[in-house]
Amino acid sequence: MKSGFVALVGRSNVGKSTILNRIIGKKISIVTPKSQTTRNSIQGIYNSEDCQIVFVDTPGIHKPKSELGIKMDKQSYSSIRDCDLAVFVVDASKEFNEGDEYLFEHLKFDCNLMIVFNKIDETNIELINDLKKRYIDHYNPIEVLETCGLDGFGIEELISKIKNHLEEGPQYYDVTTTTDKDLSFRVQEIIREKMLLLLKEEVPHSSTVKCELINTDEFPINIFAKIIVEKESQKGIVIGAKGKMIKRIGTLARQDIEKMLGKHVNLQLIVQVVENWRNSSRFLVDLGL
Ligand SMILES: Nc1nc2c(ncn2[C@@H]2O[C@H](COP(=O)(O)OP(=O)(O)O)[C@@H](O)[C@H]2O)c(=O)[nH]1
Ligand SMILES: [Mg+2]
Repeated sequence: MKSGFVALVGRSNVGKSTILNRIIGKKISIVTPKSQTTRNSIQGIYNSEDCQIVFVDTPGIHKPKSELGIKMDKQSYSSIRDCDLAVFVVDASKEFNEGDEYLFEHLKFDCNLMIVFNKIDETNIELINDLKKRYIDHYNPIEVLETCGLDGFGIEELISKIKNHLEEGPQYYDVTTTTDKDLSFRVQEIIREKMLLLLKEEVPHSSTVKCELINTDEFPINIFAKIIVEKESQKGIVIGAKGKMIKRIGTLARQDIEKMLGKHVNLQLIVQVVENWRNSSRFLVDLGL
């Protein structure tokens, strides 16, 4: 069979996680309109009769401003180093700017590279032609494709092009496995997604979630998780007036977790302040970064 590791790389918010979820056909990686949603490299495993592709979704590469940012970039760079093929996702709806220039300078590929222009539903011919010219001149990719992560346009073609470029290899995972991440991680990510959706940018970016207990033998399944913030004032925002905000986060997260597990869940959330956790190496190791 053909197999290989394929890294999905690019800037934040271009649609990498959306594309991964489309390819696998379920939610492997959380998606929000906010930048820096994905913090860890997450594998999504695609299986067909004669092929296994291990996609590695990466945090968007950016100019890091904290230890967390440095660690996120490191995860992305090392995923690129370790892959057989890289898929560089570009937002086709935005004009080329300094952020893209930063990637041109910092992102080098030793492996074969495909470039995917995503969000073609929101672009126009001049813009996409300009982007294509710049990216093709700079990176000399083996394939250039257009996709729309929202409706799945171009995804089949992307998979088939990737297959063409992979070589014979082992089956890395059994066919029932769709991700390398465990249940705790997926629960933490779902809670973080709800915070990103419900709270203003700064608070979720200063927060993280740690699952302290999951008991899948019980009915309903009992889950206890901590939301960690940096300041007392952020704790107040996450809890909200009369506890309304944390209740909303908890309800939306519980619904998604129940959908994922197909079972009833009792989700208990608490908020804890850990000053400056984003710059604490010990803390980041604890979170698998
Ligand atoms: N219009 C449009 N929006 C998209 C498309 N793909 C993804 N998005 C949106 O772009 C935002 C960022 O997507 P996400 O997958 O989290 O980006 P990532 O940071 O690169 O992983 C989300 O709001 C998505 O719904 C697309 O093809 N067209
Ligand atoms: Mg992402």
